[in-house]
Amino acid sequence: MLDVYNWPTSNGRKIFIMLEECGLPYKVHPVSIRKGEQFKPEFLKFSPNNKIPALIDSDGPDGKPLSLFESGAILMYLGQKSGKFFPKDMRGQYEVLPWLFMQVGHVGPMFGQAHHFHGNAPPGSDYALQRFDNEQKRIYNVLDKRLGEVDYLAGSYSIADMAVFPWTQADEKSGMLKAYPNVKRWFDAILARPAVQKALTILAAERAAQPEMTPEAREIMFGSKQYERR
Ligand SMILES: N[C@@H](CCC(=O)N[C@@H](CS)C(=O)NCC(=O)O)C(=O)O
Repeated sequence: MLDVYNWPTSNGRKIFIMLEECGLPYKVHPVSIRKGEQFKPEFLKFSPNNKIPALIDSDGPDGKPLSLFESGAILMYLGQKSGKFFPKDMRGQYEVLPWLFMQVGHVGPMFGQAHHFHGNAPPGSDYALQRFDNEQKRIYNVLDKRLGEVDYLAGSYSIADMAVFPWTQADEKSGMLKAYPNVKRWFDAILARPAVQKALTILAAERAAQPEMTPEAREIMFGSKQYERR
């Protein structure tokens, strides 16, 4: 059984998408990051960086339990375990991995900071705002060029697309993707997939039931609670 410790954020939704796409059975354990559940000692045992997503497979590769954190590693694992959306041959794998790593190393951190500075930073953060807006535009230009040449980031639909897609959802909503027609075409194709539609409903009601950003949640996410030594 796959036990998934998760919350429906951009990094969390990737894993729900892959689980729905590859059809492996799984059980969801909600970890509400605005309530601070990512700091519980029992969660930190298998997710030491206090972030979702995390996964425990009771039936690991050697038949023993295996726990994982970091969404890129989890996507690769699920791809290898299911034999889907991550090629079995080495050349195919190395077509997927650069785009997956670009998501983990650039799309997530840069888009995340752009969204943070737009939504949560105090006034006077102009340099940071400009820096992350520019990085986000640069990355969208790279993605748009690539998706003008191929249907999906690694040629065919793979874990690399599943990793990037959730990070573009807020920008699609705000209309930003209009400036990147190839990204928009790719976005619409992924959104139309039944597994993606299903994945986007998981824990969505639980998240919607929580207030957007209370002072307590801000303290947990960006204040002293986040920076305690554990
Ligand atoms: N590099 C990590 C990033 C995970 C991450 O940043 N998760 C966020 C939600 S999107 C989180 O758990 N935040 C809780 C916190 O910062 O305390 C991955 O790809 O899994």
